Amino acid sequence: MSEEKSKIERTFVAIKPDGTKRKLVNKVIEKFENLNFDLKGLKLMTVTRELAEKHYGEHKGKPFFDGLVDYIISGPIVAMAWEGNSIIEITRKVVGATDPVKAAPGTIRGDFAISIAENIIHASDSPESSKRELELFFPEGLQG
Ligand code: 3AN
Repeated sequence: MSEEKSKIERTFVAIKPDGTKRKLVNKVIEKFENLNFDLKGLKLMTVTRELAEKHYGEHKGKPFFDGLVDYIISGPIVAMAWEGNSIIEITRKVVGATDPVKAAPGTIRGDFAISIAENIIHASDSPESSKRELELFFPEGLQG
């Protein structure tokens, strides 16, 4: 019989400029609250070019890098820190595949995104990136 282990983690989630522009902030937050995750940080902010280039550092050199940076700084984002059991993996499922064609119905991207470049939401993909991204976007620290 397998025993469920508790794995409390934190993850970084950002509602990107297309998400705020399309008034989808409530829909995203609702998903996380429905899962009973705990909100540890939240702010509306405009990302600087310097921060965007650091955040997307792993994509530097790729053909879509410049467009990606230009896009994330093009309007306000909602930066959030959430905490919960296995939250990193669960969040990636809730967010859905990068390509909206492949994102399953019921996921945030499956329900709302229509382009790879503008796909509503970012979520950390590993404990390492979560730590790095939370430090980048919340240098002041988090609640609790
Ligand atoms: P995810 O956001 O699903 O973790 P990543 O980390 O592979 O996806 O890519 C980061 C972001 O870069 C994506 N959210 C998307 O906005 C953009 N992106 C990824 N692949 C492409 C692509 N082929 N063309 C344009 N933009 C892309």
